[in-house]
Amino acid sequence: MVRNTYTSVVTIERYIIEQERLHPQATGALSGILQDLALAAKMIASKVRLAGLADVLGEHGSENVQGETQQKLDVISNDIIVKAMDHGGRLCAMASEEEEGIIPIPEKFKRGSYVLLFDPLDGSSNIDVNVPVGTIFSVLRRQSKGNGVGTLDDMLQPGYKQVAAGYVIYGSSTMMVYTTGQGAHGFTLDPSIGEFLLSHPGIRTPEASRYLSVNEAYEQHWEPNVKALVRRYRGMDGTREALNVRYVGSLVADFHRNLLGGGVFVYPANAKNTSGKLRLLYECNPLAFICEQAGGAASDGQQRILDIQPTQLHQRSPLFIGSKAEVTTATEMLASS
Ligand code: P6P
Repeated sequence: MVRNTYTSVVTIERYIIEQERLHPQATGALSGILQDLALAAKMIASKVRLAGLADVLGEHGSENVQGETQQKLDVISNDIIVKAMDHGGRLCAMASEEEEGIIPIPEKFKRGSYVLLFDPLDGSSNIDVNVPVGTIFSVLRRQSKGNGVGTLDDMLQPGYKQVAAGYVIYGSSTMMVYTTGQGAHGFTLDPSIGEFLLSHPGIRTPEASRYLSVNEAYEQHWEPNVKALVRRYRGMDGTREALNVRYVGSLVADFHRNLLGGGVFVYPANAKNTSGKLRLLYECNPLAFICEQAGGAASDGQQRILDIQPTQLHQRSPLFIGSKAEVTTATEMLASS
């Protein structure tokens, strides 16, 4: 008998609702945010898939707040997310890597009690060479009173206050991985039906590490204890086996491979990036939440990423994230700094 393969699969919409039902007091707002993000992810995926054909390649010419020349898909992805999220009545404000200030919810739309922070297309400089890129998002509950536009303080909350976080990787397949604090779950897009289907329930990152992701071009700019840490990871100080170095230069791709295969991603501070390069609020925090939910850990070298009290919207942080044992090695070796 030929089974209909679609009778036994779980769509992301169904899974989100089933998770919501675990919380009787849930209003459904968070579920709505996640479902709208899944739609935005499908729209971005369709653009990324056609990047080479739709003359979307190349630089948009404008610069973003980071002073980085924007690839056209950065701008398009940013707009897709803003337009998909601004009218659902669940958010009171958004913030994006691509925009300097808070993105208010227009007066004509109802405002809700959450804020969304995101990097719409991280690693976009890799698009022209067909390397996987990603979207990263973080959801917080508003702290400000009333139902006006969300404030900067609503955004500047430590990562342990996230109510949801996730990422989308536009790779050999498009996957969305998210957590609401009940584990980390992965969904793979079936383009033939345009649905994210549950493919990785309850992700657990392997205790035994296989991979080390680090850009060793910065070695000359690292502190001595960072150099010693990377030498240890590479089995060069006689204390352990060497990890396989895998570095794509696209955060979501490197993080996702290590999450599933076991490993550690490190982007230390260096003389050129004295606070590291990666953004705390919409890169480090969401990936740290996911990683911890999968049994891993994330640190800035001195403290747990999720405990950092932010002071600026686009602030950067050093990042050591992945299998718990490897992150512990990092914090132990860097504590001496
Ligand atoms: P580097 C891409 O520009 C990005 O923000 C991340 O996706 C990636 O992990 C990192 O920068 C790579 O930085 O300095 O190694 O090129």
